[in-house]
Amino acid sequence: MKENRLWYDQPAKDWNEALPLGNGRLGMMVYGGVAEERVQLNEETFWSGWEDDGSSDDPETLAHLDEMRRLVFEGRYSEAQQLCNRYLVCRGPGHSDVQGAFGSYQTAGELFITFPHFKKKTAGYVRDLRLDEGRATVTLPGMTREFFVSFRYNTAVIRVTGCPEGTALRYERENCRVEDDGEEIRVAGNLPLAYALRIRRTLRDGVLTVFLTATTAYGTDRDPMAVCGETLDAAQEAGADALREETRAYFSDMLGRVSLTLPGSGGRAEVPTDRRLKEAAKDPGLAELYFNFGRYLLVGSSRGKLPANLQGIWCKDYEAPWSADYHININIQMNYWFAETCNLPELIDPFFGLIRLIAAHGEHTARVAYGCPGWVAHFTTNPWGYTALGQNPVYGAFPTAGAWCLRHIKERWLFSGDTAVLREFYPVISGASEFFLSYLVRDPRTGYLVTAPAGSPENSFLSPTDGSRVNVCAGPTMDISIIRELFEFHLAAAKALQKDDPLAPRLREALSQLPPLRIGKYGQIMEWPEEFEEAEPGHRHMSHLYGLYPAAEITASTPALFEAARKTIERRLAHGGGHTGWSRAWIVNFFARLADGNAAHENLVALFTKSTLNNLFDNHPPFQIDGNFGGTAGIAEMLLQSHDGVIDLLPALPEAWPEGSFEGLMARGGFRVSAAWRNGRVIRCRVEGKDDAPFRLRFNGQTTEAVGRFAYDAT
Ligand code: FUC
Repeated sequence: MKENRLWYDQPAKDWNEALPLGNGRLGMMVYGGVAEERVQLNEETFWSGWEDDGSSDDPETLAHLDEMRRLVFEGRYSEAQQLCNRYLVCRGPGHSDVQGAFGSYQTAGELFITFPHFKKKTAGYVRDLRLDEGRATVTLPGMTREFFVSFRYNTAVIRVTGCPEGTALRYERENCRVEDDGEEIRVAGNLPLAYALRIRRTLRDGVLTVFLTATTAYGTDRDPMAVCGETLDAAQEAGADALREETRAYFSDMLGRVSLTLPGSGGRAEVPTDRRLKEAAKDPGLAELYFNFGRYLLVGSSRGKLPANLQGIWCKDYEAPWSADYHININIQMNYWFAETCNLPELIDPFFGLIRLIAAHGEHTARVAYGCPGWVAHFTTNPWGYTALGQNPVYGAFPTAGAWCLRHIKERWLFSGDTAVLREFYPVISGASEFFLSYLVRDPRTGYLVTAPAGSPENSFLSPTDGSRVNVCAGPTMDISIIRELFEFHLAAAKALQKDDPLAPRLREALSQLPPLRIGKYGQIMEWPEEFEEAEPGHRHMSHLYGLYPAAEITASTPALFEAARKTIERRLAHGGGHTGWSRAWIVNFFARLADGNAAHENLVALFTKSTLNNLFDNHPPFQIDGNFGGTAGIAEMLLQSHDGVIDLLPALPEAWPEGSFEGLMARGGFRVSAAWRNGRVIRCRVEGKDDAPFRLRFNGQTTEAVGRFAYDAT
């Protein structure tokens, strides 16, 4: 990896310039101050709040469902909206109950290391993050600091050489009990979840060594303080050098599974990263660094009990933006878009754990709010599997959010070819299908089965009757695309498992009665079932293009829809769309699927220049990690696609990348793919799969059929 290092020639001005470290459970943000080091800490389960007692699900929703549907079907959208604002909502504060049941992800506090006699500024200062070592360093005359977080020992290590006598450590966090006996700082508190954090330090021969860990009582009845003590005992027994080597080997393995070399790779490595960012348009190597950084961030934020949240694992607040929760109307799904293609499937496991949680809790929501069997989740959730509607239908009336998460189970199966994941999640898949088979209702105007009343995530249209801004309708496009994919997946899973599923006939019948994707008066894919005037033509959500990406309903094999998808994106962009990091990242993936490499690259550069902070964190604003992950997925999608029955090399190669290579990207079917190109043409490629696995491979305008493996070398 040539582009494996972020570096800066001055300390972080603020948190958005600090450097992230993590092992998927513990996180650190390192500021690198000269006279005082500041390390902000996180542990993935540091959440206030508690399990919802089901009271957020309102029986009044069910009691008024028929009335809300009737108004929608009669086209009386304003009246329907008014009724939905009252009854298609959660009971009580729902997800906004940040100080109550829903809670918020929180900082685990901060560690300050104060060095006496140091001035604030010094020459010869370098601060860096070495991705394939999982290690940050700060070097200044006479002192070197290093920071890393061991996955195996679940311990963060800070080591300072050239550390003067009189160096002092202090820990700060609100509402906690802190004891410091000079060798160990012990912290305890309640969120109300009980938590503990322990920091042990030694200063010998000018070397300060700090071992730190934290945990909570989330999902266990073990005493957090005791768990931390055992963890540090093991870490200290192994020693800092062993943990550093284990961390290096871990990140080197995880990131080394895939490599990418783009033009200019390493060519500007001598320029500080914040300056490179400002000159992104003339630095193709930056895309390679960003790709490696994105993979680094997922390794650092998704290997414990909970998935990467809106901020991965890094959060400085007690009440984070959107609670740094798990929004499942694009955000958390986007966090995992590259996990399969970049061969990091084990990082998806915490997301699968969250899916189990929302499926369990969603049964209550399905029954109470809709009178349906099975399970349903709406636009967001938390570590306790919150599934109720939102306080407002504009974002909350999105009943297919949970089903959208199930496509990650489908992808796990498609990429691995292993039916075990189907067997494990079959009841969850069936539960989602059961809900929609019961919840879908026939639109008397069209005869189609639709979700009603429901909205297209967070977007609104102008009521045809009085021009007011409304969002509920009968069958928004995204709902129908997600349900179609779910039912087809359910049938495919039953076939793969050779199950004679009693739901199968109903699934086939329902599939034949879902409305098709439609093309509107602007030549665009219609977001709603009718030609409504858009309240916000540049909206950040492009939910009606779910079928283009991440699903594969709109492909080159459906040319009219393929062209309409392009018009849809162009219309969004023409009206200011793509203005949040994740929205721009989604557009990169859209253009990759449209095989338009230059447009994908143009939006990738816009992601860097308009929506990326100096430490390469994505900027919503504020910081939101989904853009990092969506942008990384977009780079992979520009180089390799396999969603349409063929392994497609360089499907969206921009002119800005005339030569380059990648190793180890994964294609559906479990194929490991490598390629090199020059002047935009493949000069070398290798595909490796299971011996008896047939596949089709497309490159340089030709399609080849092969079994098990394929190699080409025109060099
Ligand atoms: C959805 C998006 C917002 C934000 C939030 C966390 O509500 O519409 O832009 O990303 O998730």
